[in-house]
Amino acid sequence: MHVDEVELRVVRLPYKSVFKTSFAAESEKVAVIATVRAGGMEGYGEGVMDPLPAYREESIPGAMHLLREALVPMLLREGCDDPMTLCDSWARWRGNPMAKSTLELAVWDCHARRLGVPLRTLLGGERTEIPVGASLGMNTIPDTVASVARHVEQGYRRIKLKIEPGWDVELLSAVRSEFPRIELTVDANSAYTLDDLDVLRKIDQYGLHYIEQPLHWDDLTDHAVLAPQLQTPLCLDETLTSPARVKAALDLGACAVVNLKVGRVGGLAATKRIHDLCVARGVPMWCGGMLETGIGRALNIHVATMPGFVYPGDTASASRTYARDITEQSLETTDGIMPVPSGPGTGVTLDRSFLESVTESVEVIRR
Ligand code: OSB
Ligand code: MG
Repeated sequence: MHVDEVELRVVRLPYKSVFKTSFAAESEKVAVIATVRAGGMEGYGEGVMDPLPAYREESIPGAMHLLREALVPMLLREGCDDPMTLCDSWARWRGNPMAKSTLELAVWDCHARRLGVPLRTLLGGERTEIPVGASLGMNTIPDTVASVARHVEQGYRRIKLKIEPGWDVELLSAVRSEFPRIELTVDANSAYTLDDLDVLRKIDQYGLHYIEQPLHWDDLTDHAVLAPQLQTPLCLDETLTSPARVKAALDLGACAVVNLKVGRVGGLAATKRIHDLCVARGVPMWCGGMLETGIGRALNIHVATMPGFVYPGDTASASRTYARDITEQSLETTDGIMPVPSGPGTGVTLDRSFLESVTESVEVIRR
């Protein structure tokens, strides 16, 4: 495939309400949308970098620099016959999986649209709908309990609560007393250390499905020390940035459950490798989310159809997050089930006029 041009667009979309975690309180999404155009077809990729390095160390300005100066020029020069090889061809530039994923996803989407097949077909995903859970930001205890009730009523298959030191045991005790049997998890986004073992042992008492990223955002060894001291399985998110990191985490016993975020691991080739490793080792996976717009959300839904994604993921209804999205299709669950958008590629098309109205900058790089 010869690529004619690549568009890099930065969009800014308000959230319906502030999303509060242990690391940030965000009121809007700022996203890089890459569009790859080839022979009259186009494909889209959404990056999960933040303006500043709040979640991991990549940022939008750093990613834009790498895209403009290295990744896009190389793609325009060399084209791409097999998107599975793109990531390896970029190995000379170290790390930066989120930046690489932004462009790789646009190439995969364009490739699938040219072939006229849904993206999931290229990934080996046979399901046409997936069960999903919901991730609830931090709020007061009564508001959180009410929000859990609403989501359980809507049929969400798993509820995830954001926690941090001082915002954990009391919250869990309130939610568990109302909902003793729901599939419940917590996500600390790296807020604890091994010095917090006493409170982590209390959190261990609430019958949680897993505890997500309790310790440092790049750590493997402390998680491996913590894991055998708790009954609840550990799940890693932030730490898992590549197939090699996932293998190391499993070899060390740092986690027993894998949250896969396509952007964080460097794209779909990396996703496929991690998926196959987890399936071979019998490690349950689920598809994480970063409050993506319809482009990234649709991609996540396709990914979650792969057979190794056995737990409900974070790919909930778009309308929980956005009053209006940049895609024409509404990505909504019924009874906790999300249908996979049909049609070639990710199956979504752009609401062009709304997209323009939320665009902060746009640049086109040509051959
Ligand atoms: O840790 O999973 C996380 C959102 C932004 C950054 C990190 C995380 C999250 C979520 C929300 O938990 C998941 C979603 O609904 O997309
Ligand atoms: Mg997480």
